[in-house]
Amino acid sequence: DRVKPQRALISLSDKAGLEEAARTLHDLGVELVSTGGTRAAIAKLGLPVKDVADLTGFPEMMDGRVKTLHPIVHGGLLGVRDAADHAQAMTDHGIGAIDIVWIDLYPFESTVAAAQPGEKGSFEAAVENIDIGGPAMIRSGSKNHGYVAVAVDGESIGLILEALKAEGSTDLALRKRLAARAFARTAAYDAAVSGWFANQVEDAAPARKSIAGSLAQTLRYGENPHQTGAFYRTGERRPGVAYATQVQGKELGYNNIADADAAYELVAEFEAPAVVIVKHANPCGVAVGKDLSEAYARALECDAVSAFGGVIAVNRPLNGDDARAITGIFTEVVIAPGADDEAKAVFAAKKNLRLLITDGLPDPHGPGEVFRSVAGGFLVQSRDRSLIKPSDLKIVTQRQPTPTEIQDMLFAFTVAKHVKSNAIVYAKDGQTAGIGAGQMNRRDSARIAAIRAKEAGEAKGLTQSLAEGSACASEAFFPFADGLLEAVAAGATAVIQPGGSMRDAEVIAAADEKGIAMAFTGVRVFRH
Ligand code: 93A
Repeated sequence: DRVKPQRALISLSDKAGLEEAARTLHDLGVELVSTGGTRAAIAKLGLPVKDVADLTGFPEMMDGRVKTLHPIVHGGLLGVRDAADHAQAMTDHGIGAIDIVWIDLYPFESTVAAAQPGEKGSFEAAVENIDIGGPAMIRSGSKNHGYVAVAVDGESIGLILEALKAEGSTDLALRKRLAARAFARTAAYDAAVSGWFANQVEDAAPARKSIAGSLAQTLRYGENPHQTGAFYRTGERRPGVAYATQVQGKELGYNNIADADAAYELVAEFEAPAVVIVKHANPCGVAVGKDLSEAYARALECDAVSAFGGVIAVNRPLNGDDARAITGIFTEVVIAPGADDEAKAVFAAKKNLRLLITDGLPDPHGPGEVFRSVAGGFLVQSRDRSLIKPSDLKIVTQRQPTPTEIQDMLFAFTVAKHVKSNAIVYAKDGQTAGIGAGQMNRRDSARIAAIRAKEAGEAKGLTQSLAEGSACASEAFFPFADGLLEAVAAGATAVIQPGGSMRDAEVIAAADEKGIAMAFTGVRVFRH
């Protein structure tokens, strides 16, 4: 099963490592064949090299779109040398066997990663960087691994050269390993193309038949130390944790990434300077303020206990004052669209704090998908891009909400959209007063949020709960009046919820009896 190679086809976008490999192959008596740019680079080394065009009798054409897509090339890669009819076809048509193929594909992934969202010409540049001939050769050679050794990266060509230097030939086991790696490369490449392309059209999720990502980072462990973990990027570059730059701090962990994502997606919903503190994937404090320092202080007030060791997201570049405020307690991760030098210097004193800087903010209403694994598969859905405006609200109670209550309602409902169901959020003056997350029954969520708000009031030295005079948001309808009554007891004077329960009339009657103003959104924002 050993193959002593006679001829190698090399076609590289990134020419790194070319000199050493080309010299070694030449010294071992292997004939070199290449495409335009690679051929020129090899010729420059003073090594003999054939142009693919000389082999095929066709020039490279159509801006290089057609260079190697020819039976002379693919016959040389696919022909089964030991099959008499294949060998005959090769002789009849003047097809010479190609025993090694080394390809570095057009840089599609880095092209789309470098493009700014909506940048002029970026779509065309991405399309032009979809390599067709390269993957075709990789697949042809890999299918015919019985005879062909395929390299798709420096490590693969290194293994081939090692084998040739040691034995003068490659064995089947190596060629199989190389083929597996090569098919993984074309699969990841195609996944990057399909992921990106799906995001160029509306309703992306149904357009995708298969989803995969490219490995961004192997993590030290998963959700727990006894689990493994890795971080993948899918599709197009978008501002967020997957394309953030880590400025400082310990290596990011699985939970850090999940929490930073949850925090950043929420904070991007607000226009005013805003801070979100997340703990275990749920916000424990959210506030807007005249600046980030004020917003942070107000977010912290909601639940300073849970905020310890949390993840903080902001929707403005940080300055020195903001950084000093934030570093007052231990924080795992800070994610921001920027930080000035003074802020960076303040954070630098906290060695363990991971600072992530992104290129802009997530677009809360932009397209995209979210995934979730189930045993043996995964679920895909489009992002929750819902946006509730004052004009969307249907006031169902006798009492009309005041303009301030409407603002508080919308703020609370926006936060509730990012809290695990069942979610109840009390908010007042652009500050969460209490958050109840992840309970199996809505009334418990309302109670927990009320306890948080009461303790937050005490911590602030108030005689009353922070939820006094607040708006209460429920991310799904109240099935019974009991949850609403719980909210009223906590101090809420206004309620926002989707509506649509069989018992809406009962819930509205209870609100009217208590003098509460209630609005229906008509939109449910579950988060599981
Ligand atoms: O445009 S292509 O899809 N058409 C082809 O026939 C083809 N053959 C090789 N791109 C093609 N390639 C790619 O050209 C290789 O995958 C490699 O990335 C690149 C090397 O071109 P050059 O040697 O001219 O720099």
